Amino acid sequence: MPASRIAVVTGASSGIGAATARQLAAAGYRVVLTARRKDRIEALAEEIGAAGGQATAYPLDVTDRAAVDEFATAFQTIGVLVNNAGGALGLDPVATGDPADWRRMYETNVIGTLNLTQALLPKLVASGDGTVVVVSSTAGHGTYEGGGGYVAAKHGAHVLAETLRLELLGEPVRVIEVAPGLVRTEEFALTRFNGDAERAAKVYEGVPGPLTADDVADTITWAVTRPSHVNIDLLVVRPRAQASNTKLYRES
Ligand code: 8X3
Repeated sequence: MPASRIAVVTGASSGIGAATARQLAAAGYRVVLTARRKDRIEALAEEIGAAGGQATAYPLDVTDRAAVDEFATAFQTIGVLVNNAGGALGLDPVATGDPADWRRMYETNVIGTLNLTQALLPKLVASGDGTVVVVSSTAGHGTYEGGGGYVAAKHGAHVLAETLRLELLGEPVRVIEVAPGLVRTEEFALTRFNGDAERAAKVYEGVPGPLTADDVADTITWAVTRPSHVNIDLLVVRPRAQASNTKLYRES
């Protein structure tokens, strides 16, 4: 892989996105960090640079199509696009879930991925060897009570990846979906529960070894760095203590 190959990572300000950016940079990619929080991605770009990698920060809201189109004009070609931005809001039953939360989750998890993918696809094709990664979730492959809007959105992200792979047949672009289960990051559960730290901590309580952002980044980096003719369609990754979306082992 030429050292100048560019990897764009969305949601790079924390968690899986930040860890993936670090690992792709360590694998030799020139990483472009995007997220809304400028200070965070700038600090990460500096950290990656100090560690001998190449990274630039570009503040971006993936739901803002005009901004995404403007972002895309900065590149001739792109090697890798990691669609990681997204997240969950609430754990309400369908009966009482807030439609605004559902809409927001669809916007970030699905339309955000659509925006980046559409805007950068010509550049991925132009590279002659492009890779689109969709970081979905095990919530994109099965449901659970209270999952409602998030599960619906992640199913959308999964279908986007699967459809895109069909449509790009014959083009020099791979489409990889990585679907993580329970991952303990600093923000995922906190965001879901609107900053309620106690409720967020309960998600992981007693679970021996939830996945870390680094575990998922490792999986993404492995899939991306396979030879070009190898397409890892879908990789479901869970902690050993999680057998399904609804079956979690907790030590009391
Ligand atoms: C995160 C997994 O179980 O919270 O995408 O839906 S879960």
